[in-house]
Amino acid sequence: MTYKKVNSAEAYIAKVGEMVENGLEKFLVAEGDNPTQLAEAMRYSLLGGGKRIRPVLLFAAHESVNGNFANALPVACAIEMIHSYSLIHDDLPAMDNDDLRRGKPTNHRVFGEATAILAGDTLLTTAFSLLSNKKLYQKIDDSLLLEIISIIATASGINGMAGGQMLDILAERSAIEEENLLIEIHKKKTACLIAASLKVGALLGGASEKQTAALEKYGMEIGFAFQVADDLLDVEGSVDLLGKEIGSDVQRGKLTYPALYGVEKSRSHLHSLIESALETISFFDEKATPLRLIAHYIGYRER
Ligand code: GRG
Repeated sequence: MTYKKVNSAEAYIAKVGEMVENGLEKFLVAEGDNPTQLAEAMRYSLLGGGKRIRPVLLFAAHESVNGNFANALPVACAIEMIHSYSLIHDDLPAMDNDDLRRGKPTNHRVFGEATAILAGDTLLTTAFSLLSNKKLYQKIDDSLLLEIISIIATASGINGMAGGQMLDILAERSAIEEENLLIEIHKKKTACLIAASLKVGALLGGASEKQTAALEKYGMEIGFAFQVADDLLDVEGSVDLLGKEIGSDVQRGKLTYPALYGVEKSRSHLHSLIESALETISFFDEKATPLRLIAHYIGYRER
């Protein structure tokens, strides 16, 4: 299979993005807005920004196995809340100390550090309150719901996103340059939550074991690719499209693909990851078209 650029994931992303935006607004309103400052800080980072790629992938996995979308929205919104919390905390002075995110001042720059920490914490806890609220679902089996909650918790915790972030910080501080560590960081920090989005989308759609395993594997591959693309964008992306400064990874001495292998090799690695993700779902029929388009989109993303 030869990897070629295609250009039509954007419409799918926009369609799911709009549903997710409305869902997030609705679920936040239901949680209440007192104390106001905390609610404002949560809304500031959660609404009106971001590609919503994790929810988009959840919906696309669901569609690929003929799911009826009945219960996809609360789960997709919960994952986006976890993602939003991670970005608020990632930007804090104690972590990346960033001033700009999605073209706007970072949460702590607007609301102060204490409120930003609480906004992140509260988005994380709200995600689990949402996930476990049976009133939000149309007829869902308790054991399925518990499995979904467990998958998302594991992907966010010490064996997933938070653990990956810790390894990332440790690698930066000790200037370690080692491929196996880089792979572990990218998998845990970024790919695990992306793969979890696909897996829960599959399970909610009633996927077979074979389909679920393939969708999770596809998720790890494109999740990894997504982070390699992120590394590349930090070297040669457009500040306007990204809405943040570039070059910060190099400045901090972060362990990234371009730092270890240079831009050309990193790009060819990114494309081979996309090819292998496409191969992983090659036995799916045309209902997996959105997943195929999104894989291409990740291979060439500019933001
Ligand atoms: C537990 C205190 C504490 C902090 C956790 C886990 C964590 C902080 C940070 C890790 C999250 C992180 C920054 C991962 C990098 C993944 C990545 C490429 C993020 C950007 O995601 P996009 O491009 O963002 O999907 P948008 O803006 O589109 O939503």
